[in-house]
Amino acid sequence: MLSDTLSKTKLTDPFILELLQNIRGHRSMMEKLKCIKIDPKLSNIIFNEKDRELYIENEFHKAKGFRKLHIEVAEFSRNLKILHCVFFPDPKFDIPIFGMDLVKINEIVSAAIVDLSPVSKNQDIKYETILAKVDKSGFSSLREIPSWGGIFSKNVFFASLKNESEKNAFSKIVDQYLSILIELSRESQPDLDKEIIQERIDYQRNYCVQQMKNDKTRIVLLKYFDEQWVDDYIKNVLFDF
Ligand code: BLA
Repeated sequence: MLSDTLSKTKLTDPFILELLQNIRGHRSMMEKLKCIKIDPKLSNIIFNEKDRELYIENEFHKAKGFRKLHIEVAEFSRNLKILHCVFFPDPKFDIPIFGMDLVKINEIVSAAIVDLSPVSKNQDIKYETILAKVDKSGFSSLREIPSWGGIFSKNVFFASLKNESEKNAFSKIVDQYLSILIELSRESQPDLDKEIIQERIDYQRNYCVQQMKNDKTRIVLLKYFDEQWVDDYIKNVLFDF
């Protein structure tokens, strides 16, 4: 019964599934990849009540250079579908934060965002030139980053996706950003300098604080859960500093 529900929901959206497989493929290339065990109440959340149907699946891993690799697939009342992914680096390593969010309302991808966000003042200079070379042309509806989004790099990509060609182009950007991330993580060795590590911890904390200012996430979750649950979920599962 449960596995029926899982496969049915996950397979309903080919575009989300394609992105998911791509992200999982890159994740599988990481060194020392391990599952992080979490409370099963949080890994799969399923409501089948009428007008309150909900499906959330969370995956948590860690790897060399990464303290938490989180992928979430969610479907709310059959019409709102989300693919949320944040790869938080281990602060000992000079690796940016990979973040992406895809929001599909009915058949429209209203928000598709991907970034490698800096974890120190000077870090973006190193990989910004590589990100700048990734082809981001061919989109008809680029979107403006909201005011809390100062955490993102200069090469954050944010758009609504209007057709198949834009969906394919977005998949390619995600694929290239992930390839760059894996390459950076391969080259990276742990630092010992306490100040550098502290700066990276502060940047990750600020990343989480700013993401929590996105009230769109909270508003959706509040339709299904009480305030305490939503606060805990956002603070502990999504943005955990
Ligand atoms: C926007 N996020 C949204 C929207 C919804 C969600 C409904 C509005 C869609 C739109 O503006 O078109 C909802 N996102 C969710 C929910 C979850 C989620 C419920 O991940 C999880 C349970 N958000 C992130 C990450 C990034 C991000 C990692 O979680 C970026 C790396 C960005 N989401 C993001 C941005 C917007 C958004 C920038 C647009 C906000 C705005 O324009 O005000």
